[in-house]
Amino acid sequence: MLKTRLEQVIPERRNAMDALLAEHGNEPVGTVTVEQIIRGGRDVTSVFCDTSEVPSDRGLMIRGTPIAELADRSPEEIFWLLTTGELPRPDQHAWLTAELNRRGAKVPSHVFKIIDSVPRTAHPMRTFILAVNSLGAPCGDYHGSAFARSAASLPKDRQWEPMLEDCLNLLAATRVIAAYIYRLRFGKGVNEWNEVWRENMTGPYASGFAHMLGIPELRFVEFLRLYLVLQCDHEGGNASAHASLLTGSTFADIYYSYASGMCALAGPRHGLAAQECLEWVLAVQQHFGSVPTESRLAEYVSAKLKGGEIIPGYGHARLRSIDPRFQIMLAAGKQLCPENPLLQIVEQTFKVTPGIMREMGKAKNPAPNTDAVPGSIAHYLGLQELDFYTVLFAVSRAFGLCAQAIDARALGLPIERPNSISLRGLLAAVQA
Ligand code: NMX
Ligand code: MLT
Repeated sequence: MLKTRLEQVIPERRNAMDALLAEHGNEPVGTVTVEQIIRGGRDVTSVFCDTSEVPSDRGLMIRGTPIAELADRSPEEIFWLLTTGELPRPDQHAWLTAELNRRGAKVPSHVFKIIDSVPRTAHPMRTFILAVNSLGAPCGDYHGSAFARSAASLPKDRQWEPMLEDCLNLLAATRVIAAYIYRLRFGKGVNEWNEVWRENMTGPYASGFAHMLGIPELRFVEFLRLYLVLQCDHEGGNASAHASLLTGSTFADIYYSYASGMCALAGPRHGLAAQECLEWVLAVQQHFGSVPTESRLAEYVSAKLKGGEIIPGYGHARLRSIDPRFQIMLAAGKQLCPENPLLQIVEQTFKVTPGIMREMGKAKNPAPNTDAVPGSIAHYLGLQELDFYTVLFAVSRAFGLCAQAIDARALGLPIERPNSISLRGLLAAVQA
């Protein structure tokens, strides 16, 4: 069903891009300063991505719709929106759920063997990346990446088809792989894994995932559904999306390109902040023994910042206002677990931190970002292994990165290869 719909929308999208290139291909879009080149390309528009946008004053919009208007949707609906530009009809939604379950029941056995062989001391993200990358490899009856096998022999306008095939397999597998890593790594029991896995390839994506993790409580299922929706995509310039797009532009398959993106997500300035935020909140709780008053917390935050520490979950490289994903998740947390003391610390931190950071000239945008709250809800609802939080982020972000990869092949985008420039080159440019 998804392929049929994409066959209809892709030619329109391609025609719109071709017309734009023909009419305006030589027109400049912004300029770039020496500082922007040296300091991470901040605010330089140079990556093409159609699945979502992040206006600095509004936050995430998926195919033009603000994330707040999509917060009640399922991850399956969001994937349909990310790829086709529209929300699915109920039958399309049901088809996608069933398709991800059907494919999720076929994750090849070599993937679990690879997970079994990784030292238990490895961070779960490292194991996850090895496992998802191994999905690309053929083994026995399993054929590996369809894109790697067949794209080169297909005309350019059909290369998105094996990419779609691989993306559906990847999305179907990520939650299975994540749940297996969780159970194995944190001693939650893998003896009955085959039954747990197969039994849960029936219902909605988020609910099956929660059950495989062993946390079937409805509040956790609802948290997970929302989390998977909120973290799914954040345009093409964030570190993980950009890494994935770049690798995909070499015609590497989605297993390589998603794994590249996940390597970037594993860094503390990006997705590892999901875990570091909760570490920070738990440290506050331990330090004060309870929820601190605003003034005592303000002293604590100031001291940390003066000591050169980063406050995880605050600041953003693109947003210049509060992250709507933070607001949505905080509101949901207050509904799901109003009595949660960790959430109260999150709120207190939110009250005091931006002002202090502003006064101290820290961060261009001292508002909280998306990572500041989910861990405090997950922990209260039963998922207490902090090292696992970035894997949850990774499962969610697969939806966006897959949609971006399908788009890239649908539009026939070439290999990314911008110029770099040396210090000498920059000096020559400014002196010219
Ligand atoms: N705590 C302390 N200092 C900060 C923070 C923070 N949360 N955020 C920025 N700063 C400092 C930053 O280190 C820099 O100082 P210096 O010039 O001495 O190096 C200065 O403020 C200006 O930084 P910005 O230009 O505002 O931030 P930048 O765009 O370079 O980085 C982040 C953006 C998100 C990497 C940064 O704000 C940060 O490290 N935040 C904490 C980690 C975090 O929450 N990451 C998750 C982001 C969202 N995600 O999911 O990926
Ligand atoms: C993300 O969701 O990718 C983060 O907020 C980081 C970013 O957009 O730069």
